Amino acid sequence: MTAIGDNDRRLEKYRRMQRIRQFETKAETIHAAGEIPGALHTYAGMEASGVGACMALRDDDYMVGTHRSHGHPIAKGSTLRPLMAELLGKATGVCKGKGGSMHLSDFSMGSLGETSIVGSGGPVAAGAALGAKLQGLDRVALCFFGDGASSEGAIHEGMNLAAVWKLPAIFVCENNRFGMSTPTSSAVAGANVADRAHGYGIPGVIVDGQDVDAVEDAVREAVDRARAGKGPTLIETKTYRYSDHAVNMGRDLTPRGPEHEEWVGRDPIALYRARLVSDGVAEADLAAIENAIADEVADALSFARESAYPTFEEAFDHVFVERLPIPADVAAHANLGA
Ligand SMILES: Cc1ncc(C[n+]2csc(CCOP(=O)(O)OP(=O)(O)O)c2C)c(N)n1
Repeated sequence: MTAIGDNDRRLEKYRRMQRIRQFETKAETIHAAGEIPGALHTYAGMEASGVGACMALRDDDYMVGTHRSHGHPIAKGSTLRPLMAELLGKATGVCKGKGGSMHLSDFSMGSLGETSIVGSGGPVAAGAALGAKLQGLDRVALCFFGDGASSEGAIHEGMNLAAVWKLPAIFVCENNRFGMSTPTSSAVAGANVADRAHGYGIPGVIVDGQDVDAVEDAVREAVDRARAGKGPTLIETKTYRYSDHAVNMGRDLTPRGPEHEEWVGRDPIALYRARLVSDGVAEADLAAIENAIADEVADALSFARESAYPTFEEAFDHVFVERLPIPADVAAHANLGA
């Protein structure tokens, strides 16, 4: 269990969940005003899943996210200025304004990339874990994916290879009950995504995705197992998304059942706040965190607004990979010429 009294760690979890919620609330407002181009997929309601999982990682561990793409890097520790600038398409953005909301990556925090191709993170995470293993690095790779993605072939390729090669990978399925407007129950066979782990001979763990401590504990166990060379784990966080699939689409297409109020009543941030207060954390300390994050978000937005757009000349920079020098012995072996 997470040690009670480990106050800094607990406040950091609260801080990161607040950072996601407040960053996205602001993003949603300016998106509605036309300041952010393209679609915006928010993570509200799911903060405990991302933050709990990433708090079990080191800064130099790898993380692969999804199209719901700001929650994950913020959970991993990314700073807000370059993220907000990216949403506005500015040259100071984390991908120099060419990724936008749905295609963020922040290598400084091990965030390898968010993508709109559902399920595509599975082989990327397996590849990062294989790279770490081959290079003798003590790193793990964590892959977030949704319940919709859980039936994509790429996710199963990733899990299968990771299991066969005992790679240091952790697969976290965030089951938020919907894939676009399709309820999980009508698209995913079986009672739980985690049950599919048995097919690969790896542990399958179900955790309350609204409880940041519980998620951290489950992922920490999987990380320890991965670092010990014992291979991957599949973890399913049972969670809920508040917004429609993407925000400001004109009408909410997500069919809400009677359980909606119950889920909203178990807001992960409010739950954690109450737990901290009942454990003796002063209200004033939590209010100070909330105010500091509001300042951070305002500062990020000013920075983004004041930043320049990439120039026309920069349009093709960083789009195609520069040719890498091939070591002579490798080239000779591959008969490529030096
Ligand atoms: C390979 C692929 N198939 C379909 C889509 C269209 N699509 C975008 S998001 C989405 C639903 C994803 O649901 P889930 O994986 O549960 O993630 P969530 O949006 O619930 O976080 C679909 C079908 C896509 N982008 N890529």
